[in-house]
Amino acid sequence: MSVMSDKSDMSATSAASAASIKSATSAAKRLSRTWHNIVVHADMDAFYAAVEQLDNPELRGKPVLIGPNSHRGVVLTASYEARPYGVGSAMPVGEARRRCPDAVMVSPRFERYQQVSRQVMDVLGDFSPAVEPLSLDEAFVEMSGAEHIFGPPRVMGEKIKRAVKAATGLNISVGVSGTKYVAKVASAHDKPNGLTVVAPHQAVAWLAPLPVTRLWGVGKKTAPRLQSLGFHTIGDIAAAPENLLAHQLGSAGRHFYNLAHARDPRRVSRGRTAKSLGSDRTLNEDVAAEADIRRHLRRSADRVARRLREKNYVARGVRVRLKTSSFQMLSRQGQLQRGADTAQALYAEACKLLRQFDHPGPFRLVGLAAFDLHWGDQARQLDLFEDNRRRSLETTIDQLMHRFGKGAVTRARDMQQQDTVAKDGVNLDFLDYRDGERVSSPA
Ligand code: TTP
Ligand code: MG
Repeated sequence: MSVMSDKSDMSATSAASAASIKSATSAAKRLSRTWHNIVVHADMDAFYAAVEQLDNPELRGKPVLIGPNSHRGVVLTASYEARPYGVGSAMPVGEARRRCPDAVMVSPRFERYQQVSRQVMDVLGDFSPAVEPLSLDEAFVEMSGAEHIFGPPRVMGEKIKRAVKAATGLNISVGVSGTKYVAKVASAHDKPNGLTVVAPHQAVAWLAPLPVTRLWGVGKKTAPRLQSLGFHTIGDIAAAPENLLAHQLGSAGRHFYNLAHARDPRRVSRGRTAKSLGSDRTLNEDVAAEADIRRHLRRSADRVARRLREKNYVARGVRVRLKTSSFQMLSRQGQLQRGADTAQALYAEACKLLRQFDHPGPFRLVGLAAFDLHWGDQARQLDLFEDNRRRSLETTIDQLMHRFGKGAVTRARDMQQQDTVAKDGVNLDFLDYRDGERVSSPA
């Protein structure tokens, strides 16, 4: 079976990944036949303990337990050096210390874990508009249709691992498959620092030898029950008649049967999806005339559309923000009929929205953001895509800018407008998240 599972040596694979990116387009075409959906599950290794080892080099390479410094509480997690002693999450501290007397006990620092968690989720957000966190240290990432940006599934996994490592210094284990369920089992399969890719057509065979405890929903109560019925592996469940399972276990029986056949219709929800991509410009001189505001919107639309295309996103929502000279922020937003990634479509919507403001101005900031973001390819497949001719003009400009620099192409009308944007003001191109946090880079 060609299911691959390795603790990747990232440096050794980087040459291979460069080569695979080169042929990404043809690979993407080939892959699309076997990979209808691509779901990544990513989970940090020994998360709290790894953060403590990162921040305190003296703890590296040593067994570390995270938990209260008393015998009464439970261990939150154990470093991988401690795990061979049979200690881990939820074990009473007293028992864990008996089993692993050399372990260093460290009190948890939740704020720090939250901070690292945000970094991790931000990195994942660079790979997809749909990231669904399950806890501080794990998330599903929808990667369907992204092969031609990130390469084939294995290369996607390598890139995610490398990016998380670069941003945080920590290891994340990654599973890649066609469903959430198999991706999640895969990410745990080769911990720590694992990368397990299970092609959808191999998923049933890959699951078969695993114990029934790896079925989603099988806990301490159900596992002995399944075993007493003669079901020890996931393959045993897959081979049983569905009606028999339903008869013996009710609706859970059908659920296990479906999982054992790698059927899981759950889609990655857009829980912590990048909410918007935007561009706000603080102006040198306040503007009030509609024509002046429009010029700034046009420039913001150019920038936002370029960044959407860079990420292969399309937007179904547009928002315009205006800040009055008394610092009041006003905003209007609208839905697009179809997903768009062209400046023309964003600008047209922005002009409609502009007419809905009833404040006469003047304004000191003009901003435009695209939200309700989706993968471009999915929108194109569903024919939700707007004007393709216009799009090819804008992508040609992207290529010119890429080759000759950002100043290479300027709209004639903008030539005299270059210095109307405050150089030292807050000109931000941002990626905004639903929980209010804003990741931005100065323009
Ligand atoms: P997990 O991802 O379950 O565990 P982990 O990251 O420590 O180890 P692994 O390599 O097996 O993924 O949980 C993430 C963090 O959540 C963990 O570091 C501590 C915390 N946690 C608790 O506080 N209580 C618990 O019962 C569990 C399981 C985790
Ligand atoms: Mg973890």
